Amino acid sequence: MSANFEERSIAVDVQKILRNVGGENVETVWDRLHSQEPQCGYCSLGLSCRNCAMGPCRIDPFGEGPQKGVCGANADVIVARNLARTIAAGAAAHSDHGRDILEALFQVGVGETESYRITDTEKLQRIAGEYGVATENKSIQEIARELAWEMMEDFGTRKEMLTFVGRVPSPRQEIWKKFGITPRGIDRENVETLHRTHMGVDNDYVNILLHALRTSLSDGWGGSMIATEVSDILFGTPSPIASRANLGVLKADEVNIALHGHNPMLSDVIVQAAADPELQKLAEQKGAKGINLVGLCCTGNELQMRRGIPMAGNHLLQELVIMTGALDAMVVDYQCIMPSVVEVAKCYHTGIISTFDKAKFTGATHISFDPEHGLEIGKKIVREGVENYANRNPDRVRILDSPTDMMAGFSVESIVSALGGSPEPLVEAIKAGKIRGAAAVVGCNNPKIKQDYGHVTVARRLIENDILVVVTGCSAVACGKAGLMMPEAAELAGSGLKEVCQSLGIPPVLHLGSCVDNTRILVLAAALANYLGTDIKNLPLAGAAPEWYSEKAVSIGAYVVASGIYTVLGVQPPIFGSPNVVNLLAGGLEDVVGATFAVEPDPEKAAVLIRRHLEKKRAGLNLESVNPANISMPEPPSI
Ligand code: SF4
Ligand code: MSK
Repeated sequence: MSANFEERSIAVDVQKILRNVGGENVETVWDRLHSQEPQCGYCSLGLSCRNCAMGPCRIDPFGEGPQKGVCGANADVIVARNLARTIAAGAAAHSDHGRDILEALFQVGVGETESYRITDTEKLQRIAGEYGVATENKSIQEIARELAWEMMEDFGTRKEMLTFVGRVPSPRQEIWKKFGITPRGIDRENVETLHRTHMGVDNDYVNILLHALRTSLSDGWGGSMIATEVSDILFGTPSPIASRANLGVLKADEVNIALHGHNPMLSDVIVQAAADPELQKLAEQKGAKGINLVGLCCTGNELQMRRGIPMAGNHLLQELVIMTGALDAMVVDYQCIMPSVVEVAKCYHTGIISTFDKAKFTGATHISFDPEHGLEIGKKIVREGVENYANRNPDRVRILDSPTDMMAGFSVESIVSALGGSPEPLVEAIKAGKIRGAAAVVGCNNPKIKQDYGHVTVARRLIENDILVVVTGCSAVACGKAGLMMPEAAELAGSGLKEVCQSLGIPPVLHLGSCVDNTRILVLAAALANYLGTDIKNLPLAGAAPEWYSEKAVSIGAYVVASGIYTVLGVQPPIFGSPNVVNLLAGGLEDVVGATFAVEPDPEKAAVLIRRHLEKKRAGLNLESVNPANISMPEPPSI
């Protein structure tokens, strides 16, 4: 891979640090991608199977070699099974995260922990109502206990549908019923996917993929939604908050501790622990001016949107933040944490501290977390970081940037409140054509794509064309660093969107949170559809995942499409070994769930696909619209 750092990322902090450490020979994700190339063609097409010991098998995409596995499975079945398992893994990751948070809510309810409390009592009561938990004459603690107990039922097998399906517009509920994809139990759908994709069970690719959609819905309207809502109940529902982003958030004269992963339970107590006067004093004794917490990936998003904690970076920054030489500890929970951070840390003084017993890292210090003793453990972890400050070599510290200002914390509640308490002003702006529609630009970084280029290009092109953009996960970090998440960025928007943003004092790109918070997008879409008395599929909405890499992103894409929202992927998923599967996902699904996937690696073109789609939806609602054919594709760059 090229050592031209401008080709790896558009982010200036990334380019600078890579250039600066060039002589230290520290291996990064880009180097390892290079060493893997060329990657396996069968796997890239989804045509390899190792589901049983008669295999592994592969199908020859050129039609000359084997067209069936040893069991007789053809390309359609193998590709569909692989995709279904990917979706199940992603859905399981999100949902297990949701369960962990839910268990903390239960512990608060039964008085087993004092590290957490109910922060948003209004939301607790509102959701208790949705779950049929009576709230009258009950203490907050009792309601928490009973709600947690009811929510745990959503993970099981006794329900005909998940409770949050009640939020889904009724036409969509009918579609799901008709095709048998209403999610019933979160664990149930995941287990059933593993069952169906065992050798000799579901041998019909359409049937497999329909159940894969159902599994993804158990994530979107189940596990992830529980994670988001219960996090709001425990830690507070986000509202707009000022923050900053990029590697410049590290401080040369303070203890720097990065919080990485996805689950806010541990990071929340670490924020409390870092404010402890004894630990602050210890930091001073070690020669530091204070304790500086910074975020990475989605744990970072959770902290940023509720507490304004600055964001060091997204997925591809996790190794580079160590290379600043200024990071005293990286505290990891789970998901998206590369095993390589332990190796990179060995080249510097950074301590890697793993915390969840289900996510250990060989070579890291493991401090086992449990919610019952949360704060106590948080203090122990912060102490490790503070003690390590003395091992920092000031000559190797490279803080090369100044942070970019950004605004985070746009929950559905805070958006509706910014609109004056009702979606009406947004709907009116869409009807008047000031806003052509809304798009969610979400997902990861992937070293196969120039870092942040996909996110920032799609977001910029959309806002320029009066499309409101909402972002989550690593996309939010990319857009924040690019300066798109300050109210002043309205100047970059088309005249209609600019007028709306300026009147509300909001940026044209809104930070909706972490990966599990993609459910906020579902809730917003459902609220708009319910307000208009229609289905989500009829609204001028779209999704994009320009740089996705993870199984969770595949589950997100699947539940967004199954909820009726067209979604453009920037990285090719491993399905192209089966034209039938491709045709179903990119075309046939329109007749099933009223939405499809598209794959477009060029973000300039992806933005055009989204604009065309939104205009088509506007026409369908009899709103003033542009003929999609008149929105031209950008010319390929001249060579
Ligand atoms: Fe091969 Fe079939 Fe076994 Fe897959 S399930 S490894 S295709 S024999
Ligand atoms: S952290 S899943 S790389 S968005 Fe949520 Fe980023 Fe993707 Fe992980």
